[in-house]
Amino acid sequence: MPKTEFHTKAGDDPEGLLLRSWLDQAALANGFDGLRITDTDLGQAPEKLRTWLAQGRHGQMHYMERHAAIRSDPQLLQPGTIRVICVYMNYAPKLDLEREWQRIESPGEAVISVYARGRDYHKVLRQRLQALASQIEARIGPFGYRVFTDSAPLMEVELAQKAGLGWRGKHTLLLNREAGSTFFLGEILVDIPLPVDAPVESHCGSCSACIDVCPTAAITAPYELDARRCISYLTIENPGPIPVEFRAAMGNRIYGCDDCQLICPWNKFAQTSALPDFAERHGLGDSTLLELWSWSADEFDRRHEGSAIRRIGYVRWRRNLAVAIGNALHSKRSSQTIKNTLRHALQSDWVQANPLVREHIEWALAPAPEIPS
Ligand code: B12
Ligand code: SF4
Ligand code: SF4
Repeated sequence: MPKTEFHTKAGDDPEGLLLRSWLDQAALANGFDGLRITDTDLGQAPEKLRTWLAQGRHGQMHYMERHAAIRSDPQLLQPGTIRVICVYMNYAPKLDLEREWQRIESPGEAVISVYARGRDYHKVLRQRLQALASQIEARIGPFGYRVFTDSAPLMEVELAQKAGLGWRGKHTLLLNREAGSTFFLGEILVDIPLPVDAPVESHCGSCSACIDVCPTAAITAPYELDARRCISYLTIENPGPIPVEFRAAMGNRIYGCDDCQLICPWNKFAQTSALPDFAERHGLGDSTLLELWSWSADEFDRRHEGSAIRRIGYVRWRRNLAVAIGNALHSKRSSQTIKNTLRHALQSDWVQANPLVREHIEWALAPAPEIPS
């Protein structure tokens, strides 16, 4: 959105507009790509969150359940809060949409979600949000605030949507005309009566590309997502076995999934991140399954130092790779080397001691399941 357009209710309050204009500049100077402000009223959203939880759509993400009440009201998270400063930050190191699709369709390649190829975004955003908050304090004096991103019990997309950072797509993510959806969200909860911004219009129209492309039909209706079916959940959050019904659909996606974003027409406008933090590490946008499979546990820790991927641990990492390698074998476009590598791995002490990984390797080595005609 144009950075000069305010949409505020500041009216003719020159003090408010001056501060607001300074805030926009300060956000940019700290590496954010847009800033908007809203109040703490989440309207109908908490009710929908409760229904979503009651349907069990959060799967094993028990923290979603535990913090449901706090998530529904930012004032419970940080007493005294009356405004939420919402920011977004582009994360794509580079986004060649054609190349991304080509890799998804090449069974031997390992596909890692674009957002996870650089430094852990939690650290990047937190530090920069804190710096922004300190600068505000230096300008206006002491005030009550707390910074958040992602893991905090806040309805971030809902708040950002209300603040006007973009509209909610049918895939449930936030997107805007200037940057598509390849950005993270962050917030500063504050106790100062800043002028609030207005939401922007939705531009999804009759499009349903994200719903149609989803490999596991996780977007069960516009704006509704069943996390238990989402490859992002299955490969990252899910601690147990990947349900057999979703393994073939996972293809070669071994960490997260971007399909519903890659297909979105608005991501033709996705912006490249200017921050070195999000530069691709260790060729993660370009690796084969066998290269990653060859990593030892120590190598996994070393190479993913400071990356969000390290959080899933070596066992889930190998579980995901085993499924992707199985899919490569089933596609019959893979070499005998892949089969031999898996057979060899099955004999190892490490695999024998990790029944979760063993079961996924056995699945991978089994003949391809019949596809009903
Ligand atoms: C849990 C979670 C997940 C879960 C569930 C995702 C989901 N859509 O709910 C999983 C693990 C699947 C996931 C995946 C991803 N995530 Co995530 N995730 C979160 C988290 C922590 C909470 C989201 C949440 O509250 N979900 C619960 C549901 C109920 O909330 P909701 O979608 O807001 O629900 C609203 C609508 O869907 C609708 N709705 C719900 N039910 C119903 C029913 C009816 C009838 C109707 C009409 C409407 C409706 O109304 C609800 C309230 O307004 C947020 C960070 C945060 N603290 O907010 C990041 C966040 C949403 N994730 C993020 C990202 C980047 C991703 C991935 C792209 C990562 C990847 N590449 O793999 C994928 C995208 C998958 C997708 N299409 O959503 C970013 C999104 C940034 C953006 N541009 O919007 C966030 C904001 C993190 C951040 N700080 O940047 N994520
Ligand atoms: S793919 Fe279409 S429906 Fe989905 S978010 Fe993008 S514009 Fe909206
Ligand atoms: S991230 Fe992948 S699996 Fe999840 S909703 Fe989007 S397309 Fe479907």
